[in-house]
Amino acid sequence: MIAMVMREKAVVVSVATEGLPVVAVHADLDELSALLHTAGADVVARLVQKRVAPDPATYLGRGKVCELRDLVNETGAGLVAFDADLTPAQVHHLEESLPEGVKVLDRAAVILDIFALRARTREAKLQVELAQLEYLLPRLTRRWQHLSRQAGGIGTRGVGETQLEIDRRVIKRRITLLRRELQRVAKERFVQRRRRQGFPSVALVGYTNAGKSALFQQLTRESTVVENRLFATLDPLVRRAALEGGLAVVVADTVGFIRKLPHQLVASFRATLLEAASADLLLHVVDVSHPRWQEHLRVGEEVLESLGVDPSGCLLALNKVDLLAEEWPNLPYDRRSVFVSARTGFGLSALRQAMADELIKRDVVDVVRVSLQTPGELSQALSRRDLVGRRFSAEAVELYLRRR
Ligand SMILES: Nc1nc2c(ncn2[C@@H]2O[C@H](COP(=O)(O)OP(=O)(O)OP(=O)(O)O)[C@@H](O)[C@H]2O)c(=O)[nH]1
Ligand SMILES: [Mg+2]
Repeated sequence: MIAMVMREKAVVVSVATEGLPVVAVHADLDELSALLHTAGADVVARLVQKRVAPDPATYLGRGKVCELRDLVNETGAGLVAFDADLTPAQVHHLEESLPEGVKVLDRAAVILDIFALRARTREAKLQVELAQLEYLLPRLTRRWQHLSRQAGGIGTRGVGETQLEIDRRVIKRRITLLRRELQRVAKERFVQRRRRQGFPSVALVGYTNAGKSALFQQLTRESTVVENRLFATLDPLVRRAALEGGLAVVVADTVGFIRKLPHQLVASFRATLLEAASADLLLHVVDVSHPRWQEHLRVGEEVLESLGVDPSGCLLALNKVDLLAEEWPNLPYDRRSVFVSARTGFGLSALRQAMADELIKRDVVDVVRVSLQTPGELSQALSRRDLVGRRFSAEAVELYLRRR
């Protein structure tokens, strides 16, 4: 596992190109700073350049690179993080222009670093390692020696051109191995899932820090890690929950989304995300107290679309309403939604009701009424194997039956 950001002083950098307002750039840098903070770094300064387009060689203009070098010297930063995807050549040129030993990371590298810190299960660790190696391969130069050594378990010999070739080969072999191993793990998971089959499934998806794990905990009343950190959850968790009317479901908590998620990560977490996306119902959790919640909503929908899911079928949980002033926002477009607070419990029973309604509306479960006056019929119904819930009233019982 590679963790490069821990305990470093960092400078964050971005370019405000034409048509991109400086406020938006600063909001992006706020998010990047939060990411770095999550990874254990201390953001000590930020630098924004207004420019028609980024410089192809150094991303920033010449003069600005000098300014950056001075800023790094002044603050004693060991790390410069760019809110962009840098080409391997840009990273190289920038590192050459900065004081010896100062690392240059792009947004993808920062996110990869957090994932490396957060991965807990074997599968998540394999997925993160795969994403890291895919990211590393085109960037393998002398400069990244420290990385390749950790990543590939390569010896400490000096890195000459031939050593680089050897490193590349070792990494490619490892990538093949990881892919194969991940396929095997996915197959195992498929078997486990078949055992759980029978219960309707709900998956919580959404932007990182939206409150998915907090809501999951409320819905399943179990303790999972809830942290005010980005990407607290990497491994999908699945637990039983009861909805309104006693309908039993399985709920899955998942890894969060983020704007510009590195494509290497999307690729290696694809199996996990696809499994979540194949749930009977997706609950898209959005932090409506966040100033950029509409953008988070859109990013979530884009990720779902890239997984082949129609986002209009999601039920929206507009979370953290306890943090809102009296004005509650309107949705930018028509979606079935419920305002909730995972913290105070507000709206949870409405949410459980909406989830049950959706599962019935989508023919995932059928509702059958059996009169209490017909005990024979009732006991037969109650022993059905596809029974996933029941609600008694004075004269009848409503049975929820899982459709096959
Ligand atoms: N005020 C308030 N805070 C909330 C609410 N729901 C969650 N939080 C807080 O928001 C932070 C993030 O919550 P998580 O549940 O870890 O978010 P997540 O969506 O699982 O995040 P990732 O796993 O990183 O994708 C935590 O500090 C929670 O305590 C809420 O309804 N109100
Ligand atoms: Mg979580």
